[in-house]
Amino acid sequence: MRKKAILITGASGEIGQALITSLSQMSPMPILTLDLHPVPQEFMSLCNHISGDILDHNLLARLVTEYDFEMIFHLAALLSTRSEFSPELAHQVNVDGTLALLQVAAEQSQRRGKPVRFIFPSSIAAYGMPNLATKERDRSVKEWQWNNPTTMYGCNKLYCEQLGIYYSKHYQQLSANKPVMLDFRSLRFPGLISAFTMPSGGTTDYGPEMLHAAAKGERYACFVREDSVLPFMAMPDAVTALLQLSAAPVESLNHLIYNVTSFSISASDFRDHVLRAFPQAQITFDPDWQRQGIVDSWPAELNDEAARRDWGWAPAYNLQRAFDEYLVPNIHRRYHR
Ligand code: NAD
Ligand code: AKB
Repeated sequence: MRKKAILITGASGEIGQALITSLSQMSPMPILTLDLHPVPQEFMSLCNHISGDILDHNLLARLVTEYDFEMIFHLAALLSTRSEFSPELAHQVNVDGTLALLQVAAEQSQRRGKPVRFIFPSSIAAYGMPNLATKERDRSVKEWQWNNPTTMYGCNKLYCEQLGIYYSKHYQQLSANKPVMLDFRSLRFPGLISAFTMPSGGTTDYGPEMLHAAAKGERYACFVREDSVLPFMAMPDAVTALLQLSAAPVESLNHLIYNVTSFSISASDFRDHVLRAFPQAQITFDPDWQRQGIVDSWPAELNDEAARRDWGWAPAYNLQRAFDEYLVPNIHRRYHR
């Protein structure tokens, strides 16, 4: 008899750690986590962790024989900057890895006669604004606009969204018996900022890096221009979005891909907010033109009307609340215990 479980891949990363905590509080179903790295000690009692690679087909085959997955949060990925340094490896992890997990979910949906819910975090990287004038003019992009990514990571995300739609709507479309298909849902996240973990390998990392460096009393040279604008979100809202989308009744969903966002801010405004909380912070701007190019290609804002309308999405943390009530107090406590 297979054990029922919720699977989280990439669980040792930033979103994974935040998700394990919330999910374990609200769902009685056992949580199985899979990551190349172990989850930190404090999460060990909340999940059953397997250290392993999503590209290991033998491992996935073993999991399928042992577990009946009700839901899969597929978070494992290489982020944008890291992916530009190793594009072929990024393709393997981000695309081949996702395909392998979609196959697991498709197979399990058929065997149990009930769709496995598959939640996939996509990204603003799926967009590609051709120049700064267009980024300024088409400030708040809708899901179907400017789907011209310029990074391997963005290409991977956009394609995996399409793969998810294929597996949930058209898989085995020529077979005589229509199979029970998986239930794929995806969110396009902006840059996420956690008070408890540090990002690595992303291009929105300058925001959280600036804030954490200030709290630690370290100098920080920001790798983008002061006028660079991107959308951001506090980590608790990202987890709320994942959980709300995963719980939304299927009839309410008019799309499978949804933008979600909270606040858009320039790098200089970000610095000003950090300085208000940590007046001694030493923040300078030393743009890396290659990473700047990626930031310039991402939209200034996301239009998240569809998520608001279809499943009641609304962030709890706007810019002010994110800094005053979540980021600053928790980061302060973290470094000044
Ligand atoms: P992260 O880098 O902190 O975590 C990713 C995790 O995936 C890491 O723990 C890593 O060890 C694991 N991983 C990588 N390759 C693996 C493999 N082959 N097998 C098993 N595990 C592997 O990233 P995150 O911020 O937690 O992001 C999680 C997901 O959300 C990713 O898909 C990312 O693209 C997406 N996302 C994140 C942001 C953000 O700002 N953090 C924004 C948009 C989308
Ligand atoms: C990155 O910068 O790669 C991520 C993302 C926006 O997907 N933070």
